[in-house]
Amino acid sequence: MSYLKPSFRHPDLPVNDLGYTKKNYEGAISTLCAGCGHDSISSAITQAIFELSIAPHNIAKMSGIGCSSKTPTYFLGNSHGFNSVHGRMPSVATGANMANRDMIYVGVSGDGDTASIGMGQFTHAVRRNVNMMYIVENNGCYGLTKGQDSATSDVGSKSKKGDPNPFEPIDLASIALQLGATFVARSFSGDKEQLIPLIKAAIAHQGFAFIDVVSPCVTFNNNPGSTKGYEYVRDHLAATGTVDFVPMKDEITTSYEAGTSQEVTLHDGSVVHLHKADSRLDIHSRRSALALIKDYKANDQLLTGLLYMDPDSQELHETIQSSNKPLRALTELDLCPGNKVLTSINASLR
Ligand SMILES: Cc1ncc(C[n+]2csc(CCOP(=O)(O)OP(=O)(O)O)c2C)c(N)n1
Ligand code: SF4
Ligand SMILES: [Mg+2]
Repeated sequence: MSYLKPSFRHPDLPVNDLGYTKKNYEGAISTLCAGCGHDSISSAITQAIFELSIAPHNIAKMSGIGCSSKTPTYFLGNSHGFNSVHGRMPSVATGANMANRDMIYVGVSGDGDTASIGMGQFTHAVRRNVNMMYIVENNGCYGLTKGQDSATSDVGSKSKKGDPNPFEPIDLASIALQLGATFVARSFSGDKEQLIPLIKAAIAHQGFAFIDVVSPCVTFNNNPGSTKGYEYVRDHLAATGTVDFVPMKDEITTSYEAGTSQEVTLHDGSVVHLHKADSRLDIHSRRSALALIKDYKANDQLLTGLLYMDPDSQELHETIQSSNKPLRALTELDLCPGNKVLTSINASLR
């Protein structure tokens, strides 16, 4: 069930380049538990897309099943959306993207939805470099079904039920790097300053942009002994650095100190500035990202920020050389080459 928000607004609310206020990018009132990390991620997505001045009707929100997958109801209420089956969002998003390449795809999933039932689907969306942003709202448990350990729960981590998890976790950022994801980042729902520019960069990126966002479940996995609770995560955070995203239309005025910064220009001309906190990180090297994730983990630290980016990424439509025109816009005339061409094709097959 969702509740309606009042439609009135203060006349002085700031507007973006399209003349829309942030209200135009909000969704229904959230029915998640008060304090759930997922609500902070919804708010970061709303803010990022409002600031990017993307028309809401150009966005398609895709999700699976879980508290995390419910969240698209709570942001971008004027956008398209498809709440699919548990773990099946990647294939539904791939199909939608193939049919209409002109939309911007925002995928939201959970650690259960992606790292267990949807793992097979996830791997193929990464491998194919589907042009979408894919966010996993990672709380280390199945929140919607009352907090069972998920595949991203750390070994020894205790949820509210109290038993330590006996299994090694799946690190989704490392898996995405190994499978060839062309944009990989990690963040924390409680760090909007880091998350908003990462979302903007992920949307501007051409190809599969993966963000693993640790997002505490306050009801089932926020107790002492849990490695996905607010207190633990805040005490064990480390960042690759800070990220600034400068859209193509904005003039770049700031200058950055050499050696500590790296600048990446994306296909559309927008620029990502990474002010590195660890000089060992080479943003264009998968090996460097994988090694650093491991190093920090060995010191009980969670490495967040931008981890890897391929600015020359070739997204799925380019790879398979599909029509530039969205399939849904093709007419009979576009699809039928005419008698003359058909006769020559038939002749070539005789
Ligand atoms: C095919 C199928 N199997 C199992 C379920 C039950 N189920 C619903 S949500 C969920 C797990 C959700 O966990 P996660 O994706 O981490 O989302 P969260 O609620 O933690 O945000 C499960 C197992 C289901 N809905 N469909
Ligand atoms: S059960 Fe957990 S994940 Fe689900 S809404 Fe509540 S706090 Fe969030
Ligand atoms: Mg979960």
